[in-house]
Amino acid sequence: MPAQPLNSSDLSALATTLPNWQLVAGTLHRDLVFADFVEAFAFMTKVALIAEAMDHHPQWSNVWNRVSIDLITHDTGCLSNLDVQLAQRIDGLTP
Ligand code: H2B
Repeated sequence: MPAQPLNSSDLSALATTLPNWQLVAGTLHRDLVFADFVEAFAFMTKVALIAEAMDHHPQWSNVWNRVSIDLITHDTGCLSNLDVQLAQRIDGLTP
């Protein structure tokens, strides 16, 4: 199913539905800190498998124990339902 762009009402709801994420420069942003590099990379591996299964991939960076994630739908240049789904699944990996 093609990505469905979020409307202004959807965007307003994000603060409630995805409290771990912030709207930053048109992306859904989350910073995570882990015990060490192995924990951070293990998390990234789990996210990579989810992203590949969804065919929807994060923009992200990793510095030792830190992972910074920005979700956006490149095909549409805006946030979509796929970004929300991926954020929810990422949240499902973290305590
Ligand atoms: N990931 C993200 N974040 N946005 C996209 O628009 C996107 C993607 N498009 N992963 C997918 C791949 C597309 O390029 C392939 C051809 O399905």
